Amino acid sequence: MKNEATLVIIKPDGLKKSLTGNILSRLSETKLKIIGAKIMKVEIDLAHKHYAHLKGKPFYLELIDYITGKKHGENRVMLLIYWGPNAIDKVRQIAGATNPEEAEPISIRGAYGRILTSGLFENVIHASSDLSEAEREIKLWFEPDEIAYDLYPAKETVVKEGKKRIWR
Ligand code: IDP
Ligand code: MG
Repeated sequence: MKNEATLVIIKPDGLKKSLTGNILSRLSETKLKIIGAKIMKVEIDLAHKHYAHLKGKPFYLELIDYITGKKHGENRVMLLIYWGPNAIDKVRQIAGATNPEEAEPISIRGAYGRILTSGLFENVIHASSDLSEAEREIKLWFEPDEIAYDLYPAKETVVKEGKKRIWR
């Protein structure tokens, strides 16, 4: 079986409901390796890029509010890269179906997700759906040096002068 990388995002509802520990425990059943992890606030541009394939869907704008934390007053997400044999399918299996009502009750989405009155699936985690999506998403959320393995070809670049925040 080929080794693959896949992106997991614990969405704002997962953090708000204090589910990170439970979710990490469930995902550890896959015996995959975590090769990247961080907590981030989600900027709106990144949210639009991540969900670009869903633009035009009736739930799209609410989905952007969801992932950027506006629905939960919680703008953090937790990002994880899992790596190993058949990683994409293994993680999708434990994540469960997109619709939490249709998801296996013992899957993460089946156990912890819900459908809002508006119809939006509030389903606790994101998991990459295939190889090309995994690569696209990992490159969107992580820089090469934030990942323990060299997953994809990278190059060195000279960083231009600019502004960044530092500790004072
Ligand atoms: P996935 O997260 O299982 O890969 P996608 O089709 O990529 O499913 O959709 C991204 C997210 O948009 C879902 O996780 C869910 O939160 C939301 N979503 C997708 N389809 C629907 C729908 O038909 N109704 C409401 N929300 C949806
Ligand atoms: Mg998807």
